[in-house]
Amino acid sequence: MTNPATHFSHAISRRPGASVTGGLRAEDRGAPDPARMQAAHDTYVATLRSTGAEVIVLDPLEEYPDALFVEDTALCLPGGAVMMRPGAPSRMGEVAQMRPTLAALFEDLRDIQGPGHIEGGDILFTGREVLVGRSARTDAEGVAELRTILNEWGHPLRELQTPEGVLHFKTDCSLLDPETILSTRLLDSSDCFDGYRVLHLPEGEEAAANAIRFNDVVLLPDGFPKTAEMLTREGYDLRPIDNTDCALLDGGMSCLSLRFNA
Ligand code: CIR
Repeated sequence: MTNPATHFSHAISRRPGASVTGGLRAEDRGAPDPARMQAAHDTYVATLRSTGAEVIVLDPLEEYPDALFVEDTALCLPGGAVMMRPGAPSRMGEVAQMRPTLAALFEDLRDIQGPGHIEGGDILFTGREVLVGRSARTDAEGVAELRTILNEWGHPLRELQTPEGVLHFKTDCSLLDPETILSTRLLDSSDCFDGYRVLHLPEGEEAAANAIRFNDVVLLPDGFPKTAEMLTREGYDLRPIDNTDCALLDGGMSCLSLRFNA
């Protein structure tokens, strides 16, 4: 039996546009290079496809510099999909751009209507529950609205806190298998992963926390040798992906796709 939190038939991704240089960032460490970013994105999509999944690649949206971070626009689960309501005003319009693609794939498609806000980057589905971290982008009203929908679909939701100064809950953690979470010590110190096996990012490699388990492989940002060694030792089949340019916009492996079974 494959687990719907780690095994997927489909993914959706969106190519970066030239406007990606104007994407949101907490700290300006320079603009990403669109050509190099596109090359890394191509490798990312090819890696997802190499597992046998069908990957839908959408065209860039120049009016939305952050639109390649599709994960924040929707939550896809067994049972249905939910369109999010981003807390970043400049990203709100991305949701309507994603909606038709999901409407063609999901019979049950819901919308977070507000007034609250919630972004997909703050949500980790582990198979047994949905963990949601409140953050500067995700507030209590947004979480409450999602909870009402998930109750109907039979998915328990546990509300947590994304650490101060961390963009999204999943900036600091990833699901490696249904029992195992890769987490920064900072996030795990709140005991939010009780009941799971937790692997801590080696000191100095916290930026590798946003990885994804996708079918039988783990996509991990390149350039984190201690993390790669630890995960290889644990038996995971790693695919290192160049994350240099996404990292300049506080993005990682999970943000670049929506993953689901259809
Ligand atoms: C933003 O600040 O919204 C984008 N520059 C990065 C979004 C990353 N998304 C994610 O972690 N799910």
